This record gives sequence, structure tokens and C-alpha cells, in this order.
Amino acid sequence: MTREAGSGDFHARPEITPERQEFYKRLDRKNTTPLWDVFSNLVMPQPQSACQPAFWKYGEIRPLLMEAGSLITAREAERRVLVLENPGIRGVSQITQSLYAGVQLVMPGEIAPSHRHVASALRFVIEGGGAYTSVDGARTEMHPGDFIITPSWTFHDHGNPGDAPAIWLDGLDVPIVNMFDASFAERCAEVTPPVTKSEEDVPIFNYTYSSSREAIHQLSRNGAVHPAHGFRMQYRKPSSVESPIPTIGAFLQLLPAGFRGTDYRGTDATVYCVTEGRGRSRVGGNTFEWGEHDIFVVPSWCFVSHEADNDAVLFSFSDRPAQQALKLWREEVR
Ligand code: 1HN
Repeated sequence: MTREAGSGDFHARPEITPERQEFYKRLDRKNTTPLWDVFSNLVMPQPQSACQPAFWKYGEIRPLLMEAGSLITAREAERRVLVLENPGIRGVSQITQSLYAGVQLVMPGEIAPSHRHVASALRFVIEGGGAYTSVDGARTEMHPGDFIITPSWTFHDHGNPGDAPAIWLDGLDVPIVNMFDASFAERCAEVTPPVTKSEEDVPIFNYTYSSSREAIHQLSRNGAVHPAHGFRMQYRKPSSVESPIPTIGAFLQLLPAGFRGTDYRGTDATVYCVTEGRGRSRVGGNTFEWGEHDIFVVPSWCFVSHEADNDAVLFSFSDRPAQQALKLWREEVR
């Protein structure tokens, strides 16, 4: 194929002359607009995310969450959550263009009432505190590091009969559902519906840390280390290649002590929660020095590299399965 010089570049926005301007005004009155005036904003040569790299230190967020705990009950709030908002897109309750994230607190003796919605949710447990979550009549205990899913349109409620606060990271595909204008939601008639099923008799919805930690350590003993990801696994449905949530992919990676990862980027903006260890991640031009329970976000197509001081474990989630289903996903390992 022959290529003219410069044929790979898109042209900048054409000049706006007085004559064109007058024409554009007449177009505007008929709810039309010239494509050539907006083309370069519509079709970017590579992702140009409005999202920014961002970092939340658990030591700063937890006191604010506890303060919320004395201001409002979980029941009154429906869900007592501090939403993690991406600083580049404040005011829309999004951590990325496709995902919602928040940190939820259920105090001892509290319940969060049962409801359901089209949006799917994941919980990554930070402090268990003796809490449980129920999904369509089956209840599971929440322990630190557990990855728990709430599938689309399933009734779910939470409670904490323990004597310590329960805190977890929520991830939902709310922005995807709303982009499609496909949101439905309703309250359950009962605030706390009865437990009618054993956890063993329903499809797995709690991927416990005891099992995933064992799996990741097994991988680190037998598998090859990835130059960027260390030892990384993606959560799957049992005996399947499918993601437990159709829109959201979840991952667990072990970075061995002294690990120095290479640069990586993907089109799936990714939310990280530090599960164990200390280290740092370079995200674009930023360096995030992290410890246990810190949370950070890597925007789409932004380079990230990780370093670990001691053995570190990172949980993460992104919209990768959604992008893969639509054949949009790309990655680059340096
Ligand atoms: C939700 O249902 C929960 O069930 C948490 O714990 C956060 C954020 C947006 C929409 C629904 C929960 C949520 C949410």
C-alpha cells in the first residue's frame, strides 16, 4: 500500500471563516452541526482521558469514614459510602469513565437495607469486623481480602453483628449502565430478608482471600514472573474463562520483595487497592508511595509501573471484560 507523506495524521479543526460561521449558525437552528468542526474531538488518534491518576491514603480516608459513621446511620443513608471521585471529572461519582468506586462503612449492630439494581457490584473487604452480605437469600461472611460479587438485579443487604467496624471498597458498573440508559432499581419489601439458601448451594459469590492468596502464592512458586505485573491472576467463574461480573474484571497480583516492574498500559482504566505490603507505583508523571489499604487509579492508556519493598499484594479491577466483549481492548508492555 502506498501512503502519502503525512497521511497517518488527522487534520486539525478547519478554520472558521465569517462565511462558515454564518452557515454553522443556520445549521445549529436545525439541530445539525458540521462534522468537520468536531471530528478531531470525536475520533482521537489515541485515548485522551479526562481522568487523572489519583491516590487515596487509607489513613486519611478512614477517619472521615468514621466521622460519617457518627453523622448518619447506614439505614438512613441506604449505603454509608464515601464516593471516590476522579479529580479530573468531579461531580459525576466516577473513578473512571466507566466505573464507580466508594468506601463503605457498616458499624457494629447496623444493617444496610435490601435493594436491587441493574448495576453489578463488587466488594473488596478491607476490615471485616464480623459483617455479612446477602445476595438473593444467601449470606456470606466478609473477611479482609475477600472479593464478593453482587450480580445485576439481585437483592442484596449488608449487616454487622460483630463488635468492630466493617469497611470495604465497592466497585460498580453504574456509569456503563447509565451510558446505555438501562438503569432500574427497587427496594425490597423486607429491610433484611431471611436467609433461605446455604452459601454452598448457590453459584460462588465470595472469592475468599484464604483461597486466592493461596493461589497467588502457588503461582509465585511455580509460574513465570511477568515483567510488569509480577505474579498476576484474574478472578474467573469456576471452570470457566468468564469474568464473575460481565462488565468488570478483577485481578490479584503478588509483587515479590524488591520487584521493579516495567512500564505497562492498557485501554482499561484500573482501580488498585493495596492488600499487603509497601511499595510505589509510577502512574504517568506521578509516584504513589503506598501501604496497606491505599487506593489508586490508573487512567486509560496511562503508563504504570510497580515497585515492591517487601512481598506485596495488589487487588485491582477494570472494565476489561466489557471492552473485550466489544473488541475494543488494547494493551502495551514495554
Ligand atoms: C450499592 O447498592 C451499594 O449495595 C454500594 O452496598 C454502593 C453505589 C451506587 C449504586 C448502588 C451496596 C452503591 C450502590
